[in-house]
Order: sequence, then structure tokens, then C-alpha cells
Amino acid sequence: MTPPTTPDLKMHMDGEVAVVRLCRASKRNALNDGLIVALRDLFQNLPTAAKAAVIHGEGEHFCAGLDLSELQERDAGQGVMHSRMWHQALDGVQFGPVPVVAALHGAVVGGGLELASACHIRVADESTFYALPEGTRGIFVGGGGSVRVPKLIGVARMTDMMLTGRVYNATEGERIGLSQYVVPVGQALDQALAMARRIATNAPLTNYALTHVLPRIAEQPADHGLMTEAMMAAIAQAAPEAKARVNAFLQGKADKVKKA
Ligand code: 1HE
Repeated sequence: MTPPTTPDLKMHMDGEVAVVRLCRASKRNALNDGLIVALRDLFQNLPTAAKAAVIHGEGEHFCAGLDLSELQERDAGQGVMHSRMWHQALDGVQFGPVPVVAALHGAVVGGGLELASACHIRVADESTFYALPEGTRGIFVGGGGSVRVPKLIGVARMTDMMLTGRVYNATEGERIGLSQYVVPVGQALDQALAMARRIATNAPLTNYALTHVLPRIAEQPADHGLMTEAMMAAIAQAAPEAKARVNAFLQGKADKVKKA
């Protein structure tokens, strides 16, 4: 089935990589309800040929966060439902069928940072800056940011960002854990694609373990986590693909690990 796309959210396949593009540059890719629903639907219906995905944004910025022009129109109950809709969409990114690499540039703010945080790898170019302006706007994060961002940078740094409006640049962002990579301006998408192509060559079950099982282990008490790890390790190593890959190495037919 072909995943639904909209004028504001496009997808194309690059080999085994689904390349997802926020296309609302005139509004700095601000996320309105239509875009959030489209994102949810897209990740629920990724082509089965996709083994990894990349998300990036059109124009000068990755994403300006929540479309603030829609905020006025909700009462408290609708606000809860709206936040839950974001949760569903971004859970679909984090716990969808494939690993997702975010290619970041320009503003990665508010809900844009929440979206980036739902991805598994973040590659930022040097133009990237991060902020959580919810504090200054008199609102709160609502797209999973209070759960995901502290896992990347800690509660104290997120509190600082929201209390003081602190903006981190690309280099600082990498240092504190907002991105795993920084690359020269204009190269984030190419780097993210290269990484996604590499990820697509991993055993699918290992990728699944990393995106679905590892985050759950990290939430478990240590003894539960170790038991879950043992089970996942047993399932992964029992797969025919694991045996074939290990044998290939033993026969000198697979790459060695090379010095960085
Ligand atoms: C928007 C939005 C938006 C831009 N909602 N319309 N997010 C924010 O508080 C960030 C608000 N945006 C900005 O600080 C800046 O726009 C940027 C730093 C991202 C980009 O600056 P710049 O100079 O490139 O663009 P601009 O001139 O500010 O904006 C261009 C247009 O996009 C303009 O509309 P226009 O009709 O006058 O052309 C802006 O109004 C519009 N625009 N950002 C609506 N966010 C699940 S809860 C999550 C909670 C949050 O995300 S709160 C944080 C919201």
C-alpha cells in the first residue's frame, strides 16, 4: 500500500530508505493538526520495502514546532486530546517499523525538537539551533518532550531551556546529547541518508531490538532489564540471518571492525 502523503508531508523511496519531508517552509514547517495526522498515517503505512527512514524539513529550518495559530482554538479538554494526538504520531515515529534518522538544520524548536527527539539518530548541520520556547509562550511541551528530551540531555538542562529560553547551537547541542552528529552546513540530509542506507543493511531483527526493546530495557529495573536482554539476545542469535552473518565473518567474508 502506498502511504498517504499531503502537500505538507511528502515521502519518496531512496532504495530501501523512506525519505520523509516536511514541506511547509512558508510557516517554517510549523506542525498543524493536518501535518501531525499525516505524519501518524505515514509511519503507520510505510512501504514494506522501507528498512530505514530519514526525516528532514524544506527551506531554512527543520521545524518551528507547534503551529501557534491553532492554539487559540482549543479548550482544556481539546488540549488534552490534541497532546495525545501528538503522542500517537510521535510514538509512531519512535516505535514504528524502522529506525529513523533526523536531518536537522536551522530551527529545531518546541514541537520540532519533540519530533527530532522521537527519531533514533539526529544529524545536525552547523546552522542548527535548539530551543524550547514554550516557557516564554506561557505553555508547556505536549508532544512527548517532557519524556524524551530529559532522556537526551537530563532534566536540569531541559528545565533551564524552558525557564530561561536558552538556545543551544549545533556544537553545543552535540556536546549535551541533542544530536549525535554535527556536519557542515547543507550536509545533514546527505549524511542522514548515508547512515540510513547503512542501517538498512543490518539484520531487521537487530534493528527492531534496538528501536523497540532497548528503550524498554532502559526503563526497567536492572534485574528485569537483564532478563529482557537475555531473552532478546537469545531470539536475535537464533535467527537464521544471525547465523549466516556470524559464519560469514568466521569465513573471512564479512567486514572487520576498522579503527575510527
Ligand atoms: C509560525 C510558527 C509557528 C513561524 N506557528 N506560525 N514555536 C515557536 O515559538 C517558534 C516560533 N517561530 C520562530 O521563532 C521563528 O519563526 C523561527 C526562528 C522558527 C524562524 O524565523 P524566521 O525569521 O525564519 O521566520 P518568521 O518570519 O518568524 O516566520 C515565517 C512565517 O512562519 C511567519 O508567518 P507569516 O504569515 O507572517 O509569513 C510566522 O508567523 C510563521 N511561523 N513559526 C505558526 N510555530 C505539542 S506542543 C509543542 C509546543 C510548541 O512547539 S511551542 C513552540 C512554538
